[in-house]
This record gives sequence, structure tokens and C-alpha cells, in this order.
Amino acid sequence: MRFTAVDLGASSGRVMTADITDEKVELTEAHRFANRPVRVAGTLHWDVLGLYREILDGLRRAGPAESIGIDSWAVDYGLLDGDGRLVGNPVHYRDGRTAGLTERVDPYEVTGLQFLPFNTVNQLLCDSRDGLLDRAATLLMIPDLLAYWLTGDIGAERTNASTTGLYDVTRRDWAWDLVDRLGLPRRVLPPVTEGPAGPLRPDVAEETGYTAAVARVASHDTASAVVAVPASTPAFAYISCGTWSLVGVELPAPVLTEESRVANFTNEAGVDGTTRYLRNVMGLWILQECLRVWDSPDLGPLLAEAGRARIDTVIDPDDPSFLPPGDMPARIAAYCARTGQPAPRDRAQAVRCILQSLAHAYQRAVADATRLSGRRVEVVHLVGGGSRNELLCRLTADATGLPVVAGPVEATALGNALVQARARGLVGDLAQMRDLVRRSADVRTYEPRERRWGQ
Ligand code: ADP
Ligand code: LRH
Repeated sequence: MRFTAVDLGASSGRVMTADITDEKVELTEAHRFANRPVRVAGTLHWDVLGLYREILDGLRRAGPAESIGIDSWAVDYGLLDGDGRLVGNPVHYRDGRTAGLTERVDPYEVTGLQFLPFNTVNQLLCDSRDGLLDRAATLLMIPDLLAYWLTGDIGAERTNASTTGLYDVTRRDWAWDLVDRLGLPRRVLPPVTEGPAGPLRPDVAEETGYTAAVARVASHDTASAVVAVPASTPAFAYISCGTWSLVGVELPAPVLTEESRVANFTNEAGVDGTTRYLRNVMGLWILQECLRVWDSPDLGPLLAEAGRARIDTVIDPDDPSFLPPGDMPARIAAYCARTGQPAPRDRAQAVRCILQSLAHAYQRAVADATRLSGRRVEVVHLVGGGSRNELLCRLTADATGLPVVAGPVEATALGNALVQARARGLVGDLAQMRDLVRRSADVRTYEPRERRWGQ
């Protein structure tokens, strides 16, 4: 059976076709497009209408399928008025409006969420201060908004709702007491569901020639990516490695301890009641921004040079100075000056420094996840675009002392499609979905030069 997966990453979006049997899954790219934010009157926005248009183009190109699933980055949302119209254009989580926030407003023991300044709850408090919420009837997370435009159905998909800072991770519903305490209007939060779904609006079906319905999937991209981690043992850590690197383990229940809060680990809702226990590492964003400042040289030759380059400097990728868009090479130099380390002297050294710093951060996150959850880890699965980066995979194997299994590159689209296939009875539980990925996907194992089993 054929399924369509729409996957919007922070750097690019794609519409993929997945042909799934009970033996294997084959992905084909129908359409890929850049996801370029736009600054308007000082505020950084997603070009959400442009993304929607690309999705429509993608559906047209993808052709007939059983159903369509939509996932995207988390945290961000659109506000609709009583007539279902956008109240302003969705703001990008890298916009400066939440920069400088350091105090959480949501209790960790309720939401289980890591503190990130741009968590939905903090953005909503900005909207509230600016009077925007007075005009809002409904808040829809980005994939829910796109599903609403496609189908007219409204809901708050669970995996994404769990990234808001307004979701009670134990009761598995909105944390209403918290919503009240923060003075946020209850009416804007639609019921938490397994996602909006249903047939396409007639005008959308006509425009795209696409008749299949929207299906319920894990609409948070990281949740979909973790579905498609080709693990054969529960003793695995994952690095969902794209613009961000999401590093952690999969657990049956959240960890809400004080130690976990201090380590800034998050408990995000996964498929089948699982918990994604992880930490956000700033990820390849830093490299992406360097490439932009350097006028987009080819990554391949640069990585080859970085493989030969030597520099001892290590940066903390999660330093807040690396969060907003900007001149990353200059910020790395400033970080080095602040920490008394030699700054990279050329591009190859800068790339090497970024990648070895990410590998160090991954090692810390895997070690912390293991320590805080008690989950033993024997292997690290690195999925997403970063799995194409051999140097990063090798450095990660060496830093963690664990084998790194790299791939699939398009884990998110695979996870999205597999959950659709499951609704049609083609596959069973998570273990079976992962079996299918293991049998189908290109993966490569990087052995550490020094092995440290079971950290
Ligand atoms: P997102 O979903 O966040 O948009 P992706 O999973 O598409 O991100 O990953 C994008 C990242 O993958 C890029 O920043 C780049 O560093 C890395 N990448 C993509 N292709 C290659 C490649 N051929 N070699 C090395 N790295 C690559
Ligand atoms: C990765 C991701 C991540 C969130 C971030 C905002 O694309 O969804 O899980 O923390 O974007």
C-alpha cells in the first residue's frame, strides 16, 4: 500500500511516498523545498502559507495514496479567530521575543518538559501580553494547523501537545490548573487527541486531484523519527540529528525527579504511550548557519578537510548565543575568547570544532539519560540528515565509546508513514515497525575506537 508523508523540518520540507508491504518499506521523494523563515517588521516568522502551498504541490506530485500524514517541528503554533482565520502569522521559535528568559513557569513535576526559552507556554505569555489572545479562539500547533487547512478538522495532537509546557505528562491532558494560574484562556486549547484527521476539504481535493484522507500520525517530527529507529534491542539511545539533535532514550514512563529537572531532560509523549526522555542539543544548526555566512560552499569537500583538520577547542553547542540566526563563525570566535580557547583559524577547523563539540554533547546527553533513567545503553542510533555526516558519526562513536548505527536519513517520514500503515493493519507494534525499517533501510555501523559497553 502507498502512503504519503509530509515532513516539515526546520531547514527543509518534503513530501514522500512510502510503499509499504509486510516485508519492507520503500521511500520515494515526491517533492522537497526549502523552509526559509522571513523577518517582518522585526519579528521572525515561518512562511506558513508558502509551506502550505508546497504541500499542495507535493500532494499533486505524489499522486494517489491510501492516506496522508503530516509532521513538523514542535513548539510553534498558529492562533485562529472565531471564524477560523489566522490571528497574525506564526512566529518562529528563534525569534528574539523569548530570548533572555531563564526561569520556567511550568512545574517540571507536572509537564516534565525541559526548559527552553521558546517553549510554547513562554511564547503564549508574550502573545497574551501583546493582547493577541483576546482575539484568539483556537490555538493549533503547526501540523494541526496544516491538517485543519486540509480537512477542516480541529484537534491537538498528543505528541506535539506534550512540547507546549501546558500538558500534564502524567494525566495525559492539558494541565488546566496551570493554564488557569498563568491566566491563559482555556478556550484556545482544543481537545488533546491522536490528531486531527479526515477527508480533504472538497476545494483542496479539487485543487490537488488528491482524494485520500489525512490520517492520525505522531505529528511531532521527533516522535515520528523515533518510531523509525531501527533498534533491535531496548538498550538503545537515539540521536535524531537534523537542524536539532535530540538525544535520549525511550522509556515506558516519564522521569520527573529533581535531578532530571536540573539536568534539563524532557519527557515528550511518544507513540503507544512511550516517553521520549531526551535533551535538545543545538545540533547541525550551528554548521548550517556557518555555511550560510560562508555563501553555501559544498559540504562534501569541507567535511573531508575537517576530517584532516586538528583543533582542541570545544564549544558548548547549547550556549544561548548560538540559538538565534546570525554570524555563527563570529559567535564561535567570541565563545572561544570568553572561554580562553584558541578560535578556529579556517573553515575546516571551524567545522571540525563544531562536530567534535556536538559529539561531546551527545556523549554527555547519553550518559545523563542512562544515569537518570537507569536505562542501559549498548548502541546509539543516529537518524536524520546528520547520519550522512561520516565524520560526525565517527566522532560520536569515539566520544560515546559505543557503536553508532547511522540511518535512515528520512527516519521521520518513515515513522510518519509506518503509523499510517499500522492504522490499515499492515504492521503491528513499535518493535515490528522497527523490524521493517531494519530490513528496508540503508544503515552503516561505526565502531568506536575504544569500546565502553553499557554506560
Ligand atoms: P531538518 O529535518 O531539521 O530540516 P534534516 O534531517 O533534513 O534536518 O538534516 C539536515 C542536516 O543534514 C543538514 O544540516 C546537514 O548538516 C545534514 N546533511 C544533509 N545532507 C548531508 C550530506 N550529504 N552530508 C553530510 N551532512 C548532510
Ligand atoms: C526538531 C524539533 C525538536 C524541538 C524543536 C523545536 O525538529 O521538533 O524536537 O524541540 O524542533
